[in-house]
Amino acid sequence: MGFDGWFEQRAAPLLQPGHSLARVTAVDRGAFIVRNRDAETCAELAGRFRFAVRSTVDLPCVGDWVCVQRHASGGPAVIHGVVPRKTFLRRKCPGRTADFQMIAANIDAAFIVQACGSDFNPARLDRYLVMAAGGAVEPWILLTKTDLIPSGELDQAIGLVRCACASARVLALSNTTGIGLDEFRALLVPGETYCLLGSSGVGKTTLINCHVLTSV
Ligand SMILES: Nc1nc2c(ncn2[C@@H]2O[C@H](COP(=O)(O)OP(=O)(O)OP(=O)(O)O)[C@@H](O)[C@H]2O)c(=O)[nH]1
Ligand SMILES: [Mg+2]
Repeated sequence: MGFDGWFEQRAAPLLQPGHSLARVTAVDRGAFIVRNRDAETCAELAGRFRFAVRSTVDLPCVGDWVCVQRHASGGPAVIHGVVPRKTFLRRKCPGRTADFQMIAANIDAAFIVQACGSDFNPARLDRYLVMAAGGAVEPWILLTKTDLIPSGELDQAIGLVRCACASARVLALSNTTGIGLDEFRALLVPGETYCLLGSSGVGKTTLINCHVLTSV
């Protein structure tokens, strides 16, 4: 699940007797789902932790490692603390506020997905790259739906990506023809955590399904 010496060192001082570590897999309006090696369970914040939190970015988000207390009688586990984050993705809250909203934590690499053709947008790409760089997340750019454009235009699209970010690593693929999918799978290292960032309709879910269906 991605727990390594880096987290171990930082988690040790936070763990109280009877507490254990779990990873946050979902957050929904103050309710949390956490999992350890054995099971996934609902969780809620300990009152003391909730009152000590000064900013919303200090609340657990997806990908965080948290110290939890599980109750033998069942019921939600209680979250007592968040282990420091190795990396994170966050965005600025709308308006003039200087606040941020956490998107995810402890992501090893973000796949920034844009579809060839109408979705391709260098300015949006740049915003995602800035977001990844701000949280020390390694970016990869995935150009999906390559089947929808002639190969000459693909070279042009890849050229535009390289203009937006000279150091960006780019992979072009098609979920429809399967071109590029083996290269995508080869990037994935067991135990690492990845996320897909991109507009609606660019093919994120289809890509995950292609990957999952060929991995089980
Ligand atoms: N031609 C073509 N169509 C694709 C490809 N990948 C996905 N699609 C289609 O694009 C549509 C949107 O794909 P999704 O995977 O649902 O997109 P998404 O990024 O998960 O969208 P949201 O869940 O709304 O954020 C679906 O109709 C897919 O079948 C591709 O490589 N080529
Ligand atoms: Mg989807």
